[in-house]
Amino acid sequence: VKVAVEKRGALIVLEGLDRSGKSSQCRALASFLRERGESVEEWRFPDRTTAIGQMISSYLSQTAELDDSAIHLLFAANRWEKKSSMESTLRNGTTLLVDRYSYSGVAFSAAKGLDFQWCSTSETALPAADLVLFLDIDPEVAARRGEYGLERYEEVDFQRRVATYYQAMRDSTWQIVDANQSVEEVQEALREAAVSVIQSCKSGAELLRLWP
Ligand code: FDM
Ligand code: MG
Repeated sequence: VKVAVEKRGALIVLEGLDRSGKSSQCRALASFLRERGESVEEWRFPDRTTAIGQMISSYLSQTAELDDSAIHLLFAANRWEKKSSMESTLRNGTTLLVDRYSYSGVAFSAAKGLDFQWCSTSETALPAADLVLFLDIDPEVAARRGEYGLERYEEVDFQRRVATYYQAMRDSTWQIVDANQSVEEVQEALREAAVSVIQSCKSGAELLRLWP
C-alpha cells in the first residue's frame, strides 16, 4: 500500500543591502511559483506587526533609541516568536519566501561593531534557509534609488561594512545574483534557483539548523 507522504516546503530567504530590490523580486517570484502550482507564503523580517516588531519599527524610524545589543536581541526574538509557525508551515508543504532573516540580523549588528560570534548565538537552532538568494548591489547604486536614507542604517559607508559581513556568511546554500542587471534578468536567476531547491525539499532534503 502506498501512503502519500507530505513533502515539506522550502525555506527560501532573500538577502541584500537596502534598496537591492528584494521586496519586488520576492513578490514577483511568489507569483511565478504560484502560477506553477506551488503553495507559497511571503514573509518578511522584521515582522513589524507583532509587539516586538513595533518596538523594532520605532527604532528603525528613529523615533526610539535602544542599546545596540538590546535591539539585536529584539530582532532575534522577532524570529523566535515565529519559529513554530515557520516550521509547521514548511511541514505542511508550503514554501516560505522570506525577505531578510538571521543573515541580516548578524550582518547589520556586526557592522555596528558587535562581536560577530555573539551576534550568531541568538540565531542558533532556528531553521536554516535551504537557499539564500543574495541580491548583490553596489551600495552607491542602491543609494540612488528612491526613498533611500529615511530609515536607520541607510547610509553608504555603513552598508559597505554590512556587505563585508554578508560575505563572511556565504556558504553552499547561497546564490549570489548580480542585482545591477535588469529586473527581468535578476528574476530569471531567482526562478531557476528557487525551482530547483523546492524540488530537492520535496525529495526529502532535511531542514537544517543555524549555526552549528
Ligand atoms: N535588520 C533586519 C537588522 O538590523 N537586523 C535584522 O535581524 C533584520 C531582519 O532592519 F536596515 C535591518 C535591515 C534593514 C532594516 O529592514 C529593516 P527592511 O527590509 O528595510 O524593512
Ligand atoms: Mg530598509
